[in-house]
Amino acid sequence: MKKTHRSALVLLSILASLPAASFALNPIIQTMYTADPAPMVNKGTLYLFSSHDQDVGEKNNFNMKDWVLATTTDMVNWTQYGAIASLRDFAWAAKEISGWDGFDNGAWAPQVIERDGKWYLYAPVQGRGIGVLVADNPLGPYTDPIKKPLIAGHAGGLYDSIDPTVYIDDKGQAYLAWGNPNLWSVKLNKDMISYDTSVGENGIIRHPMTVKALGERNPPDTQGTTLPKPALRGTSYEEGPWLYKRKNLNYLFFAGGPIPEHLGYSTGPTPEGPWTYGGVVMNPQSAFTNHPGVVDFKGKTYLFYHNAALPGGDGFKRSVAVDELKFNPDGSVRTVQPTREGPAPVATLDPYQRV
Ligand code: FUB
Repeated sequence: MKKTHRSALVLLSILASLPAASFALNPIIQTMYTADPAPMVNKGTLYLFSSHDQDVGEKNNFNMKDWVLATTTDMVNWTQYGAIASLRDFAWAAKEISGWDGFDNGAWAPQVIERDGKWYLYAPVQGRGIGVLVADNPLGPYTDPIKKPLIAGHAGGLYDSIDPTVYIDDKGQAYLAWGNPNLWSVKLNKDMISYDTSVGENGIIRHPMTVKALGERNPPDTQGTTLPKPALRGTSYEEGPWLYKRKNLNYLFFAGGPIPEHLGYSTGPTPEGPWTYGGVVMNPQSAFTNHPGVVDFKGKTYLFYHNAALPGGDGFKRSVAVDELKFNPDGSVRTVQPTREGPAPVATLDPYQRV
């Protein structure tokens, strides 16, 4: 036998003796820190929008300037596009507010949705409210159609206008929900850049913050964590709402407290509730925050979340991961155990397509 053939055989037998494939898909993006996953599906592609933790030395602070995008068609191979929008796309974000740096910080959790060929990106602008950007395709460019906050910042509530989630129901009614420590929502108009002001208080509904709706906080809040005006939270709801529907049941996934955050969920007959608390979806992970993003793709349902799994990671240098989400026959959600492997492929890779 020729020497090269013998070496190839030795290599093959070594490979065959290794344990079955142990590829680590999670965290999904391994070349930058990402957080606050906002997955959406459009024409056979899963678009993963997320926020982006800057890899800077400063400790104990969020450093977030822009929002990034990655896509997949098989849940295994991902294409990264980097930043697709930033705080600089909101001209009104420039003014310094409560010690935050305007353009340079505060690009927290976004969500993107497509309607009639336009892509709408909803994002918080720290302390100043929730803005909306629009683009003709997911990569942008995104521009600000209203040149002011869509949802004004709440007086004294630095975190109350954060974490927008957007959802369009079967009848075409769109909803935007958000908030920490309260849960708020509006009915968006068809243009997606204004809302129905005839309901609630000038259009804004505050969801009842009851234990029945949002679960018991354990242990109870004694300090209050909302700055600058401390407010006690009476339920497990903290932030990061995510609206989703399955088999006629509406779900509200959310980040629950106290810190370190877990993920929980409630269900209701409409995207505005009334909500009934369902339980814990994921126990606390390695970052002090977490943020759910739930989506159906090619016959399966996935829970996107974040942790501190990348080297150098911590609560301010987070990474988005994904695992399959499973339901019981009665619609209740099974607790997800995070994996390093991530989900199995749902399609085959086209070797002629660049990823
Ligand atoms: O990423 C900044 C903040 O941390 C988000 O707005 C919250 O949901 C939490 O993940």
